Amino acid sequence: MTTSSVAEKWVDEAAALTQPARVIWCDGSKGEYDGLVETMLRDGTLLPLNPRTNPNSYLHRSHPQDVARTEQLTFICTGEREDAGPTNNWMAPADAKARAGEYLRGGMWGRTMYVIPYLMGPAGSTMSRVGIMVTDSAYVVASMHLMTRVGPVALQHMRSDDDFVAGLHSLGDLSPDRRLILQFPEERLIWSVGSGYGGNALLGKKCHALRIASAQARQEGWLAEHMLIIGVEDPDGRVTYLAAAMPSASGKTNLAMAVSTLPGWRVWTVGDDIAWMHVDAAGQLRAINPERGFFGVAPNTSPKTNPNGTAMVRSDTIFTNVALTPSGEPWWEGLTPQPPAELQDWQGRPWQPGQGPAAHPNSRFTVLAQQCPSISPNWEDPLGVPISGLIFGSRRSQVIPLVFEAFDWTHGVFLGSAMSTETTAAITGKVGVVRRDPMAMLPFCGYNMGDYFGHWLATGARVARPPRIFRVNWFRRDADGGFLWPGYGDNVRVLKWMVERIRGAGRAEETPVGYVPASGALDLGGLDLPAPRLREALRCDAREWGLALDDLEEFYRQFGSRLPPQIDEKLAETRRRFGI
Ligand code: OXD
Ligand code: MN
Repeated sequence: MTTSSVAEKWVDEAAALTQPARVIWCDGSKGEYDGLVETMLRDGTLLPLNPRTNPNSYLHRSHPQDVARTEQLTFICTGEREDAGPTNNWMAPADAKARAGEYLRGGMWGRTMYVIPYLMGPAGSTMSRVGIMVTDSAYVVASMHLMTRVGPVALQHMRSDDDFVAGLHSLGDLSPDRRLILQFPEERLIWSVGSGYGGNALLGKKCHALRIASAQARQEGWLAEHMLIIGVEDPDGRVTYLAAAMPSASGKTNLAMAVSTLPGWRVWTVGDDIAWMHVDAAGQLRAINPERGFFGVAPNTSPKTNPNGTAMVRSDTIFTNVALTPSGEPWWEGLTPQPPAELQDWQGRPWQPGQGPAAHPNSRFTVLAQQCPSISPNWEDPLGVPISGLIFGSRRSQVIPLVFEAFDWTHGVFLGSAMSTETTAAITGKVGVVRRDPMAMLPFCGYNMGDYFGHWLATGARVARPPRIFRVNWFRRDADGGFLWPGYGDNVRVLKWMVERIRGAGRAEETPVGYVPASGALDLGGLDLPAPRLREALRCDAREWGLALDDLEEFYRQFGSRLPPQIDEKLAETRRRFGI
């Protein structure tokens, strides 16, 4: 494997700091993966699952205090605090390195340091980017094999000797008191210590493909977004590609793999979490999925909610923090209506119903994308797929209608910037609290969010035919707390309306916040949804929106002059339309 002198020098420096017993450069081969699995089975990092029901699949139990992304320990380290902006934790680069350096110094003593060259994006794509990470966790290496393209293919895509994002990861002692997830966008550098959990430790994902890449994308004129990518095929075989931003654990993977309840319609999966989007020479927005696999939330994944997701994890999957049946099968809440008898919970303790969840609410599966039955034939197209529509979705019990369409690109950027959501188990902290989450990027934007909104506006100006922008909320509830909309495969009904809108058909009614489907415009064939329930799901209430806009205005205020004036104008315009 040829490596650049810059990469070798950086790896030497990482080794000098962390003092590993040995350094191994990973080649991404099957033999390497199998060897890692063998080592982990021997030392108990992985437990084998039933080879008959779940071939080549394993269970990993993470440290009980290391089960979700820890946003409070995640920092953007820029020279100027203002460049990280008010929504990010900030540390000066030198201070960050001094603090984390204490935990890292000699931290790999006696351990193996694996060097992982990885490619984010399909081979042969000019949109793909390279990372080189070091880690002392075999679980991280095996997971990176599934989530990225590891080995010589990565190094072949470097455009110059220093064209890579460097990532230093060490488990440290797994204590949250000595855990830091540090991004240095100005150096294209990541330091992560004290966690072996997914988003904190698989550096290609959130740290690189979103936090560092978003800052790089701004400089280079593209977008790195927390978005799934799908192709929606109509009964005539025409495919329309959409990308959708949704907060963690809010149905993104389910939507990416949805099985349509509408005859003749189908959804093709291109990606379930991250989209890198470029404007091509013809002014068309095109997207690639930088990842190679899925790191999905297990609970509530079932043959009903996500048949493709359930099928794809039947073999060759690493599960983390799920429960275990006596016959060695993985189990999580929602997989079957009743839990099997004699389960072990996610920490390996005997479990009885009524003791709280058996699987951790943020338990996960890690699996290659190619195992998904709905994977798009174009998912690795080096040119990406052409994007005709963008969706911003969040989890809100109240206020936000099921679906509405922005008046134009600027209004759509405003709607994305105005997003808030109820928190989930994907992050440490309280579940179900409403918080601002613009474009589902709150924890992932590597620079000042005000500048980020500006970058979105500028990108729109470069697109010849800007994609339509939609806002969705599958989670609105009635007065008794029940969901107004059935969701899952029935969400394709909403996607169908979007496709029709994109094609210039699809009837809509104007409201102060955008266009909602006109009466009869949503295809409800075969669905027993009383008209008053649909009206309630689409309702747009001036009093509720007034309060929401007050809150939004306060959120915007903290950006000062970094907030583009067009965003403020759209807020004022919304008030005028409501007459409030
Ligand atoms: C994820 C997340 O793991 O958003 O995708 O937390
Ligand atoms: Mn995510």
